[in-house]
Amino acid sequence: MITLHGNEISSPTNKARYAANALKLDYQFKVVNLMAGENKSADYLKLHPAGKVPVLVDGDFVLFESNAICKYMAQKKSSDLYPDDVKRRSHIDQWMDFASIHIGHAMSRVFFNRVAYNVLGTEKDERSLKDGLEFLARFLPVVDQQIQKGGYLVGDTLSLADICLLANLDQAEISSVSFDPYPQLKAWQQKLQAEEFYQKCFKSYSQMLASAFAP
Ligand SMILES: N[C@@H](CCC(=O)N[C@@H](CS)C(=O)NCC(=O)O)C(=O)O
Repeated sequence: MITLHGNEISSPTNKARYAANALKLDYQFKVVNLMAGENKSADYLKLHPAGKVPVLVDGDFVLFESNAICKYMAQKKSSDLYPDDVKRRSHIDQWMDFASIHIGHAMSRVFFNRVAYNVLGTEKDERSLKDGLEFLARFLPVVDQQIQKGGYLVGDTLSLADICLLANLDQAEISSVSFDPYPQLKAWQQKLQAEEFYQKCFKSYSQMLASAFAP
């Protein structure tokens, strides 16, 4: 059976969990306590040399990087979430990269400097926050317009690209990033958050995080 090692606070971990659920994969979720430094233990570093989550273990096969994990699981199930058709698959790759590199990184900057720094006891970086907000203001309209075309990031059906973006946007609410200016994106997020693959993880990422961060 597949094991996903990760932490539910982590968007890349949740991306892999949403994908595994959407694929109806038989898997177990093993929590790695980041606050306790479990990701830096000698045993964990054998799975991921940089001590990051998530990691997938399937027998003696070990894989890290959430996008690679999602693609591995979808290919294992021959799923249309990541189909064989080279053009559709390449568009899914394109939007997964866009969501991770541009939106995910920007959202992390905002999340860390509006929410997490407080809990982690690190210093707030105003410059990083400003950059994150500027990047989001530039890139969120792009996905909003793309979703308007067919209802999803690639055409009119769900794909790994949507799951990737959905996870990357989970921290928006608790980070006070409003989607009011992006009606397509907002409706798309509400629709996908109501899906079983999401609800199996938690009812709301913000509520889960608020209780995880509660003193
Ligand atoms: N690009 C990686 C990002 C993984 C990552 O940065 N994970 C964070 C949690 S969101 C982590 O493990 N942080 C612990 C650390 O760096 O010590 C992926 O998509 O899997």
